[in-house]
Amino acid sequence: TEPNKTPVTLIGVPLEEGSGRRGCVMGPTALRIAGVDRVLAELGFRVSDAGDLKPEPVEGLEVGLPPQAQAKNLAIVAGFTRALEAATHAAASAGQLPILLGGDHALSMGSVSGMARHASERGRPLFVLWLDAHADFNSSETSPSGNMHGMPVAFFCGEAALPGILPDDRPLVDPRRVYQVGIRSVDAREREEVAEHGVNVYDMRALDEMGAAAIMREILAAVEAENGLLHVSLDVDFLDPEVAPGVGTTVPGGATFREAHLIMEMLCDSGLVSSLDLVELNPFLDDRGKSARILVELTASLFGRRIFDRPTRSA
Ligand code: EXY
Ligand code: MN
Ligand code: MN
Ligand code: MN
Repeated sequence: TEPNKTPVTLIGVPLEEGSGRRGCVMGPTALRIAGVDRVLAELGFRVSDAGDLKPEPVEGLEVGLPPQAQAKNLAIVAGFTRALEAATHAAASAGQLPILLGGDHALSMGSVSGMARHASERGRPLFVLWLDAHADFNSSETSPSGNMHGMPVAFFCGEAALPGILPDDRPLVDPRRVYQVGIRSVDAREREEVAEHGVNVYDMRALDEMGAAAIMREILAAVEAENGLLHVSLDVDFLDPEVAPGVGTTVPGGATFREAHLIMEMLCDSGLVSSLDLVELNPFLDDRGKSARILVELTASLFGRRIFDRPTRSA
């Protein structure tokens, strides 16, 4: 292992109750079988595996929800969110880089909130790169499904109408520091919320027109300009379903294998990434481990695997 590299902590999150179907609970195991710890160790990182997170017991939150609001499996998601917020914050505070092995995308309510607390203690702003087919900006009042994996961005920005899960005075993420790439499925009221709150959206058309490199240069420049920390949240459905079929919410026309790798390679070169979610992998729907393997390959690119070293170019 190389002493100048931030040690990595893997945290398994066997959560599927945010997703409205079974299967994501097997995600952490599939990522471990695909070798996520091994590729990081081969790249010179000290890797520790904290095992699978146990949710805290929670009851009685439903009573605080606004009338007509719905949030399915609220108590289970809340228990994971509290445990995740604490575990992610603790790992980052101890000088480690947390990687959350999901688990459905509701887990980002906890991981991003933990990183937001860590960043605020350091006096630095937290930026979020959201790689997803979906904006995940529904609230308990706007959600058409009630599935909480469609709400995490609204939650960590303080807009999900889910009181009592975490303290009201917790550090939030400014939606203008959230950058979404790959978006191609947004609900009607969610669309209004995303626009109203100033979330930065690079939808699939932007990815087609600008290319991944131009998009990443803009995002990384914004993070650098404010000396921010950058949390990366990678949803399997960011990728085209032909590249990664192992997810419950496939949407045609997603990112290609090379677009995804280029994003990871540029993130690596930036040195700005503080934390990572790997989410929505559903091994029950996968094709012989294909999607688990590609998540591990993308993780390797994010942590320094490269085809050749680049010459240092001046801008
Ligand atoms: N927008 C839809 C909903 O809220 O039900 C679908 C959300 C899918 C969320 C996946 C994880 O990105
Ligand atoms: Mn998502
Ligand atoms: Mn998604
Ligand atoms: Mn609003």
